Amino acid sequence: MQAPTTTPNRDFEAQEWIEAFDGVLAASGPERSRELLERLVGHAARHGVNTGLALNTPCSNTVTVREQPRYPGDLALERRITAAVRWNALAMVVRANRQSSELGGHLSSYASAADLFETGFHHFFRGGEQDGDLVYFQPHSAPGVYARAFLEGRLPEEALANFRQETGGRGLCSYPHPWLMPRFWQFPTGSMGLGPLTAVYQARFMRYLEHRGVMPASSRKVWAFAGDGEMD
Ligand SMILES: Cc1ncc(C[n+]2csc(CCOP(=O)(O)OP(=O)(O)O)c2C)c(N)n1
Repeated sequence: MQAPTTTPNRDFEAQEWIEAFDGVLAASGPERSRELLERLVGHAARHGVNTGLALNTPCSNTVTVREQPRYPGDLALERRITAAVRWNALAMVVRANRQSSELGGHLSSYASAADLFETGFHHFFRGGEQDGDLVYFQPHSAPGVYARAFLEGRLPEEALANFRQETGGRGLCSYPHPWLMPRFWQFPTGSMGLGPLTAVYQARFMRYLEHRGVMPASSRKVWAFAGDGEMD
């Protein structure tokens, strides 16, 4: 094999690739040619070369294993906490539905998103009265946020016992809503698509205010958890 030269003949190299492509196109047609190009772009992405060509790709991690830093937390402990929160969320919903099966509660949404939420709570979200982060929670996953607040001692057991029965003043509303629970939720997200879009505009407006000196620049962040249905 020839050693790579320090000044490769780039035109020659490009010409070789183009000829190879032409060969496939002539022999196998456009469908196969497109498939090969897509595979090449995907292959490049998996090796850290982001071509920016594909807008829609299968889900693949474009951060190579070598580039990944060590996880800064205690995975075993976090797994136990997540399991407890997931269990309490489930227990709260099941309990409510024993009182009335009409209450519902979307068990699987938080169950499938628990690791994402918990990693956010442990390592990313920053609290603070004036410059805390802003979090838009996927609405059906609200039980998980309640269960976590219970574990932190921020919600009493009585509140969990009245999930979706808040009209008496001692319960928890179905979805994130600051009008119904002003001291708990930051944003209403129950209407699908409202969370993702408002999060984008929230972040944009914060930068707008910062750039005009209306608000001091800060490292505060906007986070949004969006369901696949919402993304559709
Ligand atoms: C604007 C609007 N249209 C319709 C609905 C009714 N609706 C509630 S949840 C839902 C599907 C949500 O899917 P996804 O975001 O994937 O969450 P999942 O329930 O799977 O956790 C729909 C259509 C809604 N909440 N808002």
